[in-house]
Amino acid sequence: MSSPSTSAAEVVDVIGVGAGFSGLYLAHRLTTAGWTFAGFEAGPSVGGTWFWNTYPGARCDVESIYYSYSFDDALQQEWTWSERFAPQAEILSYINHVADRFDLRKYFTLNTRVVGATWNAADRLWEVRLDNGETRRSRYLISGAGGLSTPKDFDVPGLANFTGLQVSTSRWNIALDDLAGKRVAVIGTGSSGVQAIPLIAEVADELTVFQRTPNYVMPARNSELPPEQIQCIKDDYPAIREECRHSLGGIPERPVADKAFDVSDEERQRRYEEAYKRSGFNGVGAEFVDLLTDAEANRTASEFIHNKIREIVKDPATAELLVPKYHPMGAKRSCFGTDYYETFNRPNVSLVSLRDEPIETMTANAIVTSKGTYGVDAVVLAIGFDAFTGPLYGLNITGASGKKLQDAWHNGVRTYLGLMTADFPNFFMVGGPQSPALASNVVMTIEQAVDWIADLIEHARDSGATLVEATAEGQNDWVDITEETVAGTLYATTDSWYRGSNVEGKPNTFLGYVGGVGKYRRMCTEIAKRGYPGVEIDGEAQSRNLGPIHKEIS
Ligand code: NA7
Repeated sequence: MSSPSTSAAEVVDVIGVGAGFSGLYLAHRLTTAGWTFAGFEAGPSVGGTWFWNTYPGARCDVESIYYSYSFDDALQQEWTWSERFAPQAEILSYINHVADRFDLRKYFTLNTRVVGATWNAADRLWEVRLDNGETRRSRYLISGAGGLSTPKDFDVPGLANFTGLQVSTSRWNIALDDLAGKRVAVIGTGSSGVQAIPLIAEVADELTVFQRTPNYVMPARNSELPPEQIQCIKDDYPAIREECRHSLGGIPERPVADKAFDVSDEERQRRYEEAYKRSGFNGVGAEFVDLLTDAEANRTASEFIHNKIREIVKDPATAELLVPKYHPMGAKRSCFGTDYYETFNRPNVSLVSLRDEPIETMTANAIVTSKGTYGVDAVVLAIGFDAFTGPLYGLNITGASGKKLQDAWHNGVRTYLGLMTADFPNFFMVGGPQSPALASNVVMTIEQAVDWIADLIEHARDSGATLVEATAEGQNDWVDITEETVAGTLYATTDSWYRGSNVEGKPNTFLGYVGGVGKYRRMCTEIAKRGYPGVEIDGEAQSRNLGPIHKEIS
């Protein structure tokens, strides 16, 4: 029986957390393979991140034709994206369409949050506690709780004093028009702030942007997708998807082999101009192979964008504040905006640099910095997420030795392939930390993770095994591999949510694997082929040898 409304006494094969891209594909893939599945979703609908992030301008920064499921050709043939970068509402309709098309809603209980899970070693089961007070039991527990789904604490000094309208981009619950005629403050200039700011500026009486770290904002160059282009893509979809699966970031790559200083200054400038017109993740940041590994090479691309900002923003002092001078381009996630810098030319928009004047407190109707008091009627928080670990720690999982996940990872995240973690048997993470999820087309990464997990538990089932766990050695290997991989890049030099540095007290571990989704996939496939080194199945482990496998795989 596969309905989630099964009784507490019944043991379901798999409990899945979340009904976003991960949870839905888990439900589809596992039930197709004959597993019983019960999914729990805290929200009132499917959609996950795309259900909650409804702020004005919210859209994906990966192109819609790639940011979608590839597991079913009929699905990709029948769905038609309207824009190059899909807006939130269209992605949410797509997710709803998938839920209906594959009849997946029946596997999920909505409005129900998983608040705890404890490993029962005697019965080899997870006992999963729900916020309605009930407990459910399952052989396997798989998190599809997302990477950017737990908003960061609202750590703005004095926020509790503010009595005006307060809203966060990650839990947007007002109409844009509610900001009309108001003095609005936006705090935060990551992707969410960058997308929302131009639209808020259009309705607000005054908009003051409180910026801590200026970011690189490329013009998104969003547009409607012409029918001929859609047809071309649909005709070629299987090949395009295959290319994505073996790419660096889960989108087709431009074949670039040369380094920034292999070409003359003029040629480099010309290439950056072309790339700037193209935009997207194959834009300026991907124009030369060494832009994320060589600081001097990166400087050429960074300065190109700096100069664009100075050209666009008319007030030189504002332009200088917007110039991202604290980190190399791409070392923290670049943003794609529409009229972002142009917005600062509007007479009703001003910029406050929190590096020069930090917020000291807030009053009932003002933000007080070290240099002045800014009267505001509404505050929009666009301050980001407790990425990757936040959603997992919220599950309050207790492993075999009685330790909670947050204690096991007290000094930093430790996973095997970003999919499993030692001492937490039969527990898996889809799109977890130390997987390629952080810096890739996450839908592609999710599909690969779900398929690999499904194959592993089917392999265990075929041999009559009921216990699957990452070994400490396999996990140590994977942590070393992720750290060595990132150490050769500029990601290692920059504070960002990629490293957990946006959350006070969070240990500094890089939360992704940046060796490429293609290499990662080939490595995972090879691991499966070799009988799962790094995994103990019913107490039996293959010798590990992950390091050599990683080196062997190109
Ligand atoms: P981000 O990218 O984490 O951006 C958050 C922004 O908020 C960033 O500019 C932060 O500055 C700023 N911030 C965070 N906390 C504060 C406080 N306390 N005071 C002032 N400013 C603050 O989150 P987003 O939601 O925009 O985007 C997340 C991802 O979603 C994005 O990367 C895409 O993958 C989609 P900081 O840079 O930390 O100095």
